[in-house]
Amino acid sequence: MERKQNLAEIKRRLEKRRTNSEIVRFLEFKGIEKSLASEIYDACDDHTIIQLNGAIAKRIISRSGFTFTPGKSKRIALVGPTGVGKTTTLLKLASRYQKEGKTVALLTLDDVKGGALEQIQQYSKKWNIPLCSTVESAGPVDLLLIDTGGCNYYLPDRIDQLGERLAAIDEIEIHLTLSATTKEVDLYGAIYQFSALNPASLIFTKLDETLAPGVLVNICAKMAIPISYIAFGYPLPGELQPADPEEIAHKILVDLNHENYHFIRQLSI
Ligand SMILES: Nc1nc2c(ncn2[C@@H]2O[C@H](COP(=O)(O)OP(=O)(O)OP(=O)(O)O)[C@@H](O)[C@H]2O)c(=O)[nH]1
Ligand SMILES: [Mg+2]
Repeated sequence: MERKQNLAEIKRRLEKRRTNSEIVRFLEFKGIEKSLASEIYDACDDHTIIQLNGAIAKRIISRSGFTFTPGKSKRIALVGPTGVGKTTTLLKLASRYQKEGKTVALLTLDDVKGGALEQIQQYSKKWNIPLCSTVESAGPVDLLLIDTGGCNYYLPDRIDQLGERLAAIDEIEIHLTLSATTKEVDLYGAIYQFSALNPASLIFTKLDETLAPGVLVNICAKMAIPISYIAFGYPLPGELQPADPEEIAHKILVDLNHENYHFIRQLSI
């Protein structure tokens, strides 16, 4: 009888360990590093999606909730690596704040990319948001949104040059835009290199283009800088939200979870 009970106990423990490793592996698949995935697992009793969601959100909370305050810090510049979605996100922000009744103007300092001006001009006309050629000509708006050219962050001279241009603008607040699809090591590279510009927050784009958005949890654990917005799609003006921990956790646990995507993830290990 006792032997039977022992066997049942061993079976129960093995089953628990199997479930444990499956959930931890799932969180790892989703981009959360192993030690954090184990911590998240250990923080839950019955490992329902709701519990896991809460445990992930808890790890993000201390680094989220940064909000722009138009009218207070009136000049906001988005900086970041090439092609991460700076201009698109700037336009999404412009539309968002305009809809909230704020007066908004746009400015581009991007003289690197051909067509950069036209990209902004198109929406400036469509949404009736003034596009200024200088900071001074923006006049007294609630929010001046400043686009910048993409920088190869492993060429620090480019960042220094951009920093000099931005430092000449009074009361500017700089935000570092990053794509959630970038390799994790290069995200740390970008955060480290762009720290020379003292960014106030991180904005993550392209959460719709990765099976591993859990990288945001790793960044929250390692970096002191808060996340202000997440973007997850290119249609303008939508697909931009303030960085809500529960929402990010939901994106990690629920979005892009179709079985075909499980198969794709299996290919990567
Ligand atoms: N799927 C997806 N695509 C996005 C998102 N944000 C931007 N894009 C797309 O990414 C591409 C680059 O966007 P841009 O806004 O031009 O990027 P950028 O950082 O300004 O690029 P550079 O100025 O060249 O450095 C475009 O095709 C956008 O439509 C997003 O959140 N999700
Ligand atoms: Mg751009």
